Amino acid sequence: MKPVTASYTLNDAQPRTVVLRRQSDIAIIEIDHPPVNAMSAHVRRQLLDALQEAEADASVAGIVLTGRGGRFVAGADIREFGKPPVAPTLPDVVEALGRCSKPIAAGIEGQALGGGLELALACDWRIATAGSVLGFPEVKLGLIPGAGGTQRLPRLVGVARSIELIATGRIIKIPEALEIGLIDEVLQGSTVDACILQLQKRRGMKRPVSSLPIVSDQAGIDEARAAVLKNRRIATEAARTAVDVVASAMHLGFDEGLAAERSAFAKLRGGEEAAALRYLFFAEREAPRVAGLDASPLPVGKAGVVGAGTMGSGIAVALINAGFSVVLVEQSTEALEKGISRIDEILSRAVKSGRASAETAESQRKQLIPTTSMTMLGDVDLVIEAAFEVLEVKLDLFRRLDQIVSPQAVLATNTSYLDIDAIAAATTNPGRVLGLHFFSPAHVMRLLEIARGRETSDEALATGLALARKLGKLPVVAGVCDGFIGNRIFSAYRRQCEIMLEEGALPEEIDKALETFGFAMGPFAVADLAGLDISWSRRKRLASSRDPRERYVPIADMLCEQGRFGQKTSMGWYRYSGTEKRREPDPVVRALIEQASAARGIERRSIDADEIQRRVLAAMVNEAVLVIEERIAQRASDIDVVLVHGYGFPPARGGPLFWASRQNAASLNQALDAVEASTGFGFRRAQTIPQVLAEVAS
Ligand code: 3H9
Repeated sequence: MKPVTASYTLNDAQPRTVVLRRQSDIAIIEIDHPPVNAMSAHVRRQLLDALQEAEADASVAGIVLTGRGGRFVAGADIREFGKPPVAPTLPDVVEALGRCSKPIAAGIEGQALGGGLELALACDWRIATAGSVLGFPEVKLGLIPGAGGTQRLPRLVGVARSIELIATGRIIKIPEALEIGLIDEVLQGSTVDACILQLQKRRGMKRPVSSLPIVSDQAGIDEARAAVLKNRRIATEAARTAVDVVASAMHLGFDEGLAAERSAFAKLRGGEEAAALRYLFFAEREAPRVAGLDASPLPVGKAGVVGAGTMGSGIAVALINAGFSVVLVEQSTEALEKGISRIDEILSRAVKSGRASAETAESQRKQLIPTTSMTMLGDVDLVIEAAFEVLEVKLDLFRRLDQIVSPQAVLATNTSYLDIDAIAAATTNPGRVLGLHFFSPAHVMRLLEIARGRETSDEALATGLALARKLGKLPVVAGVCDGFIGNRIFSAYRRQCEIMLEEGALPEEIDKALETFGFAMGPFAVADLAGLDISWSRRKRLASSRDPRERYVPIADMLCEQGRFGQKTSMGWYRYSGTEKRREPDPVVRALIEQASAARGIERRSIDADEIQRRVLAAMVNEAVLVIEERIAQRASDIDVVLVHGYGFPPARGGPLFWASRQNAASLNQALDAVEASTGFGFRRAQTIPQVLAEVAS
């Protein structure tokens, strides 16, 4: 097919982001707005102009809409959501496509997301390359589709399926998109040529989605609705709105449905949830950036993992999933075998759930080189140590690694608390040492805290960041302190919770208050899940260095002394019964808590959910600002990213600092006074809270 037979002149002083060209009697509109072809105001204007020009041209028989740079359109421009809308709006453009008298084929390559998929749905044909992905991720931004998606999708794929897709924001791949009828054809070769072929084949034929009948399946709809509503983490305000608006498509006409969508979209767009999620969207993309970092990462092809326990095995899986060869080292054959079976178990679960094919799992398994010999680490490019969380063990290991591993390789420790500088000092080249703090399960959790020691070289840090990218992780760089960013703030949070236990609250009251706030799990339920014994041994190790003037709450120790280590012993802060291991408040725990209060001479009082939430959050905010003041975190938004992605902080609240930036300063101060008074000796109050919160709010 011959290219360009006619060209157009579009009048616009803005940079050209939409290109209109001709190929025989077909007009081709290409969106060219790197990096993701987001539909910013000038793109919308130019797209509308191009469409009008092509429609007005009598020699044009059909139109192809496509994107350049390997992407279709990633959606509306999220940066515009905090500002007043600018015409033409995305709904204006989508409706113009839908009303166009000429047939339009969407040539989808890469992502067709949100408003991008809405553009495609307003076309008559959708043809996509095999690697494309489609979806409505709006709920992840506290929104619903706002340019017809809630009304067109159900007409194409059914109401129940639309509820599931829109309310969860799930992105789908081509086989599923084809199966449910979201796309008409998977193309081989050029997107534009395939679209032209389709338009020529169907000469003049229009097929607007808006005029398709809605197939109603009440039982399916009820089931889809129930599935969304029963999951507290999924059933955000946006998701609940999505369910209602999509379901309304069944009994409203298309135009009425659009009006309902528009008004629901506008309400969500102005709300707190959307503001928080938008903030997080940009915070996550900012997090990997390190000011002044000017070094290229070292190439990593083969990695080593020392320690095949839960963390080591998870890290090894994350690495083989990303295509690395991994030397996995354990001290004994028995421990190594346990690690291998853990890895096999993870890989076979991935196959069973359809996340990986049997062939992929098998070839990944071949990338694993298990051994009990440290000398096998001689030629790896990077080692991640995931041995016991005891400084002496790590010092000894790093001394040996320093001798065995090639001098160019990076040495990382997965410690969550220990001093990276001390560990680095055990080597002859501390510049190549850094912390890579994975979260459990390491092959699932996206967050990766990268701890930069005093001597860590830019090259080692750049290598850690590049590795994170390859693993699909979300890296946040932290300085060295006890617990880095996340565990340090989480300790302050837990400490305030334990203090409130002594004052009069019960574990179930604190957990409930925080789960109502939106935490995935309250702190005591989390502790039971993780196991109380690990932190107990840490506390015992640190006991001699503790200042006796500090307020120390001994209740967790009292539980451990009774063998209550959490879910694994069927009792901890709660007792667990039945096959489902449902948590239940335990009178034995209550008696221990009351005993602890009495020993400190405290007259217990009831503490309501509001006070619990405010004090816990104030404690987190204070510690977070200390972390910034000490330059442990580069920026406030990094802290919010860590707490949301690693500690169950509700994304819809944006993180502790974003939350605090929306609170009344006097009430935050009052809560901080309560935290300070209750903590007593050793409490440090951050000095720059107003400034940090003002920066977050800006
Ligand atoms: C919507 O469409 C609402 C409509 O229904 C109705 C409207 C009325 N806007 O993620 P990356 C930037 S809501 C503005 O690192 P990747 C991003 O900030 C929208 N900017 O790349 C970054 O900038 P920087 C529904 C955007 O390859 C750069 O692009 N759509 C947008 O790893 C690269 O991003 C979505 O929710 C945007 N829409 O991933 C999709 N998207 O370099 C949101 C990205 O300055 N986007 N940027 O930091 C994504 O999920 C991913 O960006 C994507 C690419 C998968 C597309």
